[in-house]
Amino acid sequence: MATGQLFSRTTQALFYNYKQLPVQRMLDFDFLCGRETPSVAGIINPGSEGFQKLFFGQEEIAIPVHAAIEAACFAHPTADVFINFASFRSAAASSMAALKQPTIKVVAIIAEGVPESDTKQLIAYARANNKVVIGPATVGGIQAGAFKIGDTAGTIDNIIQCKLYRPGSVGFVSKSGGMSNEMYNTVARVTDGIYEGIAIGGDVFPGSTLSDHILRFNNIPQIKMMVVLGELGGRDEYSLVEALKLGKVNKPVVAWVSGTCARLFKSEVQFGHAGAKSGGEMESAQAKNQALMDAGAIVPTSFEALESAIKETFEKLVEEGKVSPIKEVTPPQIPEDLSSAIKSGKVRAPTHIISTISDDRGEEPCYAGVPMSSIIEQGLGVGDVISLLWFKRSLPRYCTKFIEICIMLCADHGPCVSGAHNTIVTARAGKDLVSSLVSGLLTIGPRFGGAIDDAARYFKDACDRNLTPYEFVEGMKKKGIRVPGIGHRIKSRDNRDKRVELLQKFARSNFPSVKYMEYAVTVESYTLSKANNLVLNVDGAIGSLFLDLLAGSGMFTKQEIDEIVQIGYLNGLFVLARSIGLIGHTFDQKRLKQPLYRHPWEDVLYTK
Ligand code: Q5B
Repeated sequence: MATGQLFSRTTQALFYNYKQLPVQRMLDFDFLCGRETPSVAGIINPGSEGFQKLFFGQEEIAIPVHAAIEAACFAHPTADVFINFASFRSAAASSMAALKQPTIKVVAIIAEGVPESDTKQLIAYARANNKVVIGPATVGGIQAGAFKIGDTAGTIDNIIQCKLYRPGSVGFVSKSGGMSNEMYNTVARVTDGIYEGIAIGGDVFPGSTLSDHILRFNNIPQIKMMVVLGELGGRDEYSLVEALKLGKVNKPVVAWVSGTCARLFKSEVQFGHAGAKSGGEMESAQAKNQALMDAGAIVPTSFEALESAIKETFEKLVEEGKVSPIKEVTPPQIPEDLSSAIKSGKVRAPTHIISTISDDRGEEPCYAGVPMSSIIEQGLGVGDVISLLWFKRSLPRYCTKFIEICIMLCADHGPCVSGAHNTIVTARAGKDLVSSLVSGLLTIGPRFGGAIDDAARYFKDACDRNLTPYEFVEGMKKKGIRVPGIGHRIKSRDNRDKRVELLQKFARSNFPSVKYMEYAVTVESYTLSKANNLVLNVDGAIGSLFLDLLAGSGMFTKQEIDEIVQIGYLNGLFVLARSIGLIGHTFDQKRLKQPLYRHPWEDVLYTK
């Protein structure tokens, strides 16, 4: 492997298996370092394509999402790092696919538990093709001030504390990703900081080894000293020993192999990583530390002494004039996410929506403050749910029963009415349920089903002003307005609408007062004297009776009643009810496999 730099300030990566946090952390790091281009060129999310919105500093950017590795590499030929966040099950296959792409030079595999045989194949392929694998079981790596893999170095606060936003003079390589965070801190405290840090991962067979990186660091002129943090288990450190002995490393190496405590245990001990287990004597931390020391590395007596060993080595380099002073820079402030700033009470932000009828944020949804479970436990019905969501209060049982009766009686009125006809024609045109339903619903209006609100408005006004039916109806006629709630295409004096009778019967026996309905009946008597079909229709019956419900239930103030009538709640009853029938007509036509409807020529008067 050897050669030198893996990354630079223009390095771009492809991120496999989208995870929002590590990608955003990479972009935040870019911003901190003053990079001009984001370090993530594209995201590969198997099976999905499009764009992912993320922040680059204060700006939102759209990063392309690709469904396949090949497509992503083709679209971003300059992206040469592949950051693989696939699970251990698929990490090997996707890593091999990435290694086979000519544009990819470095593959970082984050997953733990990749089968060793698969890793060996990846290593063999990478070595044969002059590519670099970092991991598996790694957090990744970082080139200070230039490029960072995924979650390496943790939070932005930690990155700032460790001065990783600008390059120092120390090359660091470790097996453990967790310990590398700690060491970035230590190195920042006692030297001018990290130039590059790599966590090779804790598996028995890492894609690249400690010595691979040390030899590479040796070729990077900006790196003046190296720090190595090994681990008991395995023999990786011995390849570094070998390199040191052969004089292949001419920069100071401070090294420590952790796990010296393993000897305190009587039996074999497995530490956190798959590779970190006490095996034979050669694999012990003590033996490796000794070998490294014998080969010329600076090895402290304990982990605690590692910091001062690094400090002394660095100070010596300074004294020898081998390290030029670093130009300190102040990193820009990363804008805080609104959600976290709100959470910590740092900012307040205006909301864009007000809602007062329901809340789904708690353990269970609430309708007007009443939890769903309480609605079910009390055996409440659709009428109660409508009272909560439309009127924001629990109404007495006779009121909710009346609402339910309205819904049941208006659910359907055969296939010939305007709404059902439209729904049937739409369903027969091959349209879906929602299209067929709304096609029918859109016919509801002043002539068909949607006269309830106007009926309530006009009956209330006329009744409250004590107009006689004559004054009211003739006054409307003068204005050229048909009385809403009066008249029907098929119902008449001799063919009464049963629905109207049923509603009146229920109200007479349950409502404390039916003043408005009685007024509507006197209006009907007058209109019937003009024409047989000018009956009080279902819209007029519901409109007038709802006025009685509002006024007689004692649950609404006068202002509330005026507001309900003025806004117009009551057509909602017909819309809701008739949806049931229109859905039924849609299913009926589909079940009957009815063909496209075409109106017959004979039924059209063609005229000039
Ligand atoms: N004339 C409903 O009219 C209909 C008059 C009137 C004064 C009136 C008509 C009307 C008001 C709106 C209304 C709800 C269009 C109806 C419903 C649901 C449904 C439907 C279903 C279901 C019917 C003949 C003469 C003319 C008119 C006069 C008519 N209505 N005068 N006030 N309200 N009502 N809609 O039969 O002198 O000859 O010019 O607009 O309440 O939609 O089942 O089908 O469940 O699905 O077509 O029940 O009444 O009468 O237009 O031929 O008029 O009567 O001015 O007088 P028609 P037209 P003139 S329930």
